[in-house]
Amino acid sequence: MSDRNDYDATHIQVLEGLEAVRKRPSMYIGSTDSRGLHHLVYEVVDNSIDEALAGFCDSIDVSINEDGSVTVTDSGRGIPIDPHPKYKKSALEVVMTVLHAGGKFDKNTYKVSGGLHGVGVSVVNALSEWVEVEVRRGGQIYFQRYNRGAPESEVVQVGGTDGTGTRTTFKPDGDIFETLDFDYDTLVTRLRELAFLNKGLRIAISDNRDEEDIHKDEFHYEGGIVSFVEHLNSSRNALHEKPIYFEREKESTEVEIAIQYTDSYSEHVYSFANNINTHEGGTHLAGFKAALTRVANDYIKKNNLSKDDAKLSGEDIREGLTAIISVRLTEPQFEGQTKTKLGNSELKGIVESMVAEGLAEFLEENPKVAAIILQKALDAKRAREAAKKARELTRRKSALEVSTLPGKLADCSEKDPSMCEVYLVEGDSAGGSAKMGRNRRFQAILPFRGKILNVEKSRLSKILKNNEILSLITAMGTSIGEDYDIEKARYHKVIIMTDADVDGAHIRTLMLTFFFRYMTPLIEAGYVYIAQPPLYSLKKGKKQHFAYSDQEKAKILEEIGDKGVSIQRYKGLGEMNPDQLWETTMNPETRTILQVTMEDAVAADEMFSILMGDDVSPRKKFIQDHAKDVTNLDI
Ligand code: 0RA
Repeated sequence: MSDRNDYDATHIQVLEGLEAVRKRPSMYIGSTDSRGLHHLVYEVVDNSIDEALAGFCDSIDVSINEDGSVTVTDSGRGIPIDPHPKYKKSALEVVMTVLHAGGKFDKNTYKVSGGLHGVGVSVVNALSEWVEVEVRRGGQIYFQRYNRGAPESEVVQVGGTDGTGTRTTFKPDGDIFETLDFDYDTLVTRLRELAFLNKGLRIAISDNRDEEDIHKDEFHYEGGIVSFVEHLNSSRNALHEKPIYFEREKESTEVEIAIQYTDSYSEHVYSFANNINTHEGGTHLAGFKAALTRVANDYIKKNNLSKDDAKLSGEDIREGLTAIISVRLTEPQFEGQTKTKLGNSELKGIVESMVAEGLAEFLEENPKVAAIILQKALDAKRAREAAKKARELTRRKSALEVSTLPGKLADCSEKDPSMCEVYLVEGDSAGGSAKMGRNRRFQAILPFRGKILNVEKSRLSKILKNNEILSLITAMGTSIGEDYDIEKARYHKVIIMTDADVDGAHIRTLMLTFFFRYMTPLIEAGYVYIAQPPLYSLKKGKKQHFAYSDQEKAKILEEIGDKGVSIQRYKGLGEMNPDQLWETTMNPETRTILQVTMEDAVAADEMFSILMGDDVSPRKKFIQDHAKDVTNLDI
């Protein structure tokens, strides 16, 4: 066979590979919804981060362009352009067109072998209408453009340069993705997280889609995860000034940990492996927790801090703890339902011994801080024991089932939980309309008044005295915390319905905080939703239209003409009559409800911190920024 035929054969193979990606995109990027769309950016950025981890790149720029494409520019060595021995074409073209080729050159860095990340930039190429890559390397600038994965020409040299680096611009394919609308805040959250996790790396982002409203942010943290912890605690009261930081490297596995206690009653511990948030935990987290509990109990014993013999539980010593555990390893094993649980068994011992040593030393050297932290843990233990008694009480009550359901609950007649939904409605008057407007066969209504208790600021024993919360717990049927049992859920859709104003946003967040802290499996199961009541009613003659956003209002006015239209802005749910409430917000055929996911617990935590913290000004600013924009509450 001649070389030419060889080339053609590999070329066809390559395109067949990319065709497979286009046929089953979800196999490669998880989904073709907004989440999958954002994964394209993360995939491209991951390649630049690898270059940074290898020590050759100190800055990454991401921009969303006017046409909806995204450009990622790094200051690395530039993807090699010389001919690849096997494929007989430029290495750049191989990286862009061969599945899993990216990074498998000379690099022995922390390439991810499982999960969604690390699938290779060729997947981005396959799923883009077009891609342009510009490489700066060896004094030259090289360029290649691709159309739905296929190169439009060879790699060409387009000029000279002093610098090095790679610039990739891609336009996601509208034939593949359900939405092409990048969410700036979502990208910002992830890029900021990446900047925290990779100390010293500068990551900038700009949104240039609306030239009159350009957004820009830049993240650069010399403190790395120490800065991350400080950031998470910015609205909390820290019990010691500087986060405690440990770092260890063992046989090419690196571990970094930063921890700081605050006076909060909840724990905020996040673990990462190769920059991926391990939502489901794993061996690194287990090692960390084990060391923490052991060291605390040893210290209490050695210093006679407690009269009774009962030991602290892990939860006790983690009350008020904010921590980041970040590990890097060459062959991570990702397990669990969402492939976000680290399975490498060697990590438990490494993390456990390093935390045990480091923490014991810290406590010895800082006896005052040690006393405060351990006193808090002992308080937590007493409160836990009291709460257990209170929980047993509520459990006994719920054994009576139906008769103890809260009086305010208007239950549905259907008994199969998978068919049932409950609306948690702000205010008695809206609750009344919802009760009248609902389909009573499968829709239950639980009205609640005003602001429910802020659960970050109270211990469980106090929470369980709150009537609104008690009603909620009994209506759900699942109990809470450690006793939580999703099998007992009485409704598989729990829909939070609050007014579309600042108070409504605040109440919704309080409600979500409660679910997040005490009914986590409910969110994980995808049972929690946010109702989307309309913002406007537009009436022309006999016909009534509803608009759920300002853009939609403008669009409707364009369609029906703005003469003789009476526009009403709904300030509260109470302004709608039962029929309108049904039609716009509750009828499964016509309503939109937003599913609340665990996708980014750190982002949620941050939101909760800002909203719930003592510090009033960031809270106010956050609510003002986000009140209009319900979708930003995307925990
Ligand atoms: C393989 C080898 C070398 C660089 C890269 C990959 C590389 C890939 C990407 C992807 C995005 N940005 C990147 N920057 C670099 C360098 C080999 C050498 O110069 O010796």
